[in-house]
Amino acid sequence: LVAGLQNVCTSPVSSNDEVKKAKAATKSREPTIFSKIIDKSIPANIIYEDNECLAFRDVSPQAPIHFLVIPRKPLTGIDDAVDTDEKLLGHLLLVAKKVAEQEKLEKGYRIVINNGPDGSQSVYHLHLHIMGGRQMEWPPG
Ligand code: TR5
Repeated sequence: LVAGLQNVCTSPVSSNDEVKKAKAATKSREPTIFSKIIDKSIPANIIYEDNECLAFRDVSPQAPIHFLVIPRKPLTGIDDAVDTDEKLLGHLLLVAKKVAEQEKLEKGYRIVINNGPDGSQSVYHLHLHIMGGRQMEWPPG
């Protein structure tokens, strides 16, 4: 059962689906599904929140532990950030680290930001992926 679950968590099929979604996605300033998670109009498994950001479990995990950290500010992606966002961006990284500790990822983890179509970004609200609980491969696809 554990092997089966890990297979689900690492399935290349769902990764390919994510690439398809990313190719179909278009960058826009329209509120995304993540805005609805922020305003709690749709449910999510939120594991951390403060005045600047929140962390919640990815609905389609690519590792045994996979959560996202997003700012409340609706930046479309890392390429939307400006100099005055420096403190916020640092905060997101520190929250990623703290929640990784909370999730007991003491053996390590990976932090990823997908940006734009070539980066396979499918949701145009800045988010950090934090994945752990298995050996990560390099290079990523
Ligand atoms: O491809 P990028 O880097 O844009 O990552 C978007 C991530 O958002 C993917 O890993 C999706 O699995 C994840 N995602 C998408 C939705 C969603 C979510 N994670 C949690 N809850 C979600 N809801 C309620 N709805 C989604 N559409």
